[in-house]
Amino acid sequence: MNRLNAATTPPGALLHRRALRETGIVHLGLGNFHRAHQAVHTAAALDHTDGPWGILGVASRSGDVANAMREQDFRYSVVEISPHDTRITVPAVHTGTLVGAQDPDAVLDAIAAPSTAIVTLTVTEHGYTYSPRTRGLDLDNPDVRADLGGAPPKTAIGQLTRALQRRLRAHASPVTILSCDNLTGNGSHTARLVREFAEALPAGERDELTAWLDTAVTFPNSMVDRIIPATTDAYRAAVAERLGLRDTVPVPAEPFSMWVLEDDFASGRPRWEHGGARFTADVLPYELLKLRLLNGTHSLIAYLGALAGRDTIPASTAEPFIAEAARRVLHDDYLPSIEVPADVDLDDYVSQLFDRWSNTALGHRTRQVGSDGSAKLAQRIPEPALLHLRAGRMPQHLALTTAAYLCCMAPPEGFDAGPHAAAMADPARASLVAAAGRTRSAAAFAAEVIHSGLLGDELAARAEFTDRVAEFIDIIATHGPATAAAEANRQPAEQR
Ligand code: CS2
Repeated sequence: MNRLNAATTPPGALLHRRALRETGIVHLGLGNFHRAHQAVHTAAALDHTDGPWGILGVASRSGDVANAMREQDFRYSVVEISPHDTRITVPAVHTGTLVGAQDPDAVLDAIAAPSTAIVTLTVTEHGYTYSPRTRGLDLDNPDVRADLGGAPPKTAIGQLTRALQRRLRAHASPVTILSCDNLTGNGSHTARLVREFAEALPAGERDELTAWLDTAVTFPNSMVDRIIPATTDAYRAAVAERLGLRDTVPVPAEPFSMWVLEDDFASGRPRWEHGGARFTADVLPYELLKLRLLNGTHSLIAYLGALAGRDTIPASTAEPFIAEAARRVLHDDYLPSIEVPADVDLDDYVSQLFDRWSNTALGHRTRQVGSDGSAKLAQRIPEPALLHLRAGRMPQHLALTTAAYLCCMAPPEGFDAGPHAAAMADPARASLVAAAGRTRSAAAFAAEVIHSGLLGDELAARAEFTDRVAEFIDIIATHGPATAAAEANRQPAEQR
């Protein structure tokens, strides 16, 4: 079977027909999310209006996707999947790929190139190397320290700042850094981390860089939304069957996609408004809507689902006790903490969320959503939890989310969290397991890990929250996740 490449791509599958010669965007994080979100919106925009907006995709460590894309003339397919339909398209917006770990200097040069107008990022929550305690740059992180010491940068913030330095010295033309990760205020947060990195440099380097950052570099906030599972052979087979071609790196995606951005670009941008994106002066309400109602609820579904032996998100929401817990965390705990943007119909948005989570054909796995909880929960739980606690209410389902996460990471003695929980990757897992081994009760365990900064200092100071987490851990360990959820669901909303 022929390989997908520029010569074999069926014209009907292409999202745009431009010949892309120029690279205007360097993207850090060549994962599935970027390839089925930003790349697709960019291709749709290019279908409408021409522009120098080819994307150079930078993978951080693994060369698998970067090399396969190179072998395919930077083409790959997006397999859009719903229970009723499968649609395959080829975005064809990449003009090159690099692997940061193999070629760090080329990455800096690419970001510094005068033709680069935008640097976009999908490096996941923990790729920002910040401390959940202070939200500032984690100066205790050895990679951050090495980057500051002048080693070829490994961290995204190190790469950005070192490349900006190079750019400033070479020609100083303005540039935009656009975070596309699920962080509150992702643009402002990235700006803060880059500035802190710059401020930690020796005085001579520091002063010229910080002054230039203020005038020539913008960091718009953006909200990104599309459920995108990991690639499996089933999707490779779908491409083979429908296009008659071998694509080793297709990306599965749900049909839904949303992108809301602030229009603060220092050096031009694609006409993304023609590619399904929305521009607004204030992204924060959209970010909070998505981060809390979708991502926050998603975490609870994933942890309860994994503990109940469910492999996928749709299999989890098919469990009545998980669907009810999802409704309760969304309505009782997250919804009161946000302001719904005026152009969003809340009932439609929520019913669409439940439909999206029920997409059985997509098979989004609990282990994928449950991975990296230590970085994700710090974005999702503390602020809404504090809001309720300050008002004298216990956010039952936020405590349940934390307890279910901890049971997946460090199962209490005698409790089997099952294979899906065991498969969740998390940089904090080893330290959570060690803490569980040191402590003799759920109360001592919860207190130790929450005090170590897992969910920030302010929530750690709320003993009543830690106590409730410990109670839920005990119930999960003794009676299972369904009983713990029933206990949380039993609490009437007004008596939280
Ligand atoms: C999920 C997200 O893995 C997770 O934590 O909640 O990846 C989610 O699928 C996307 O943010 C949807 O836009």
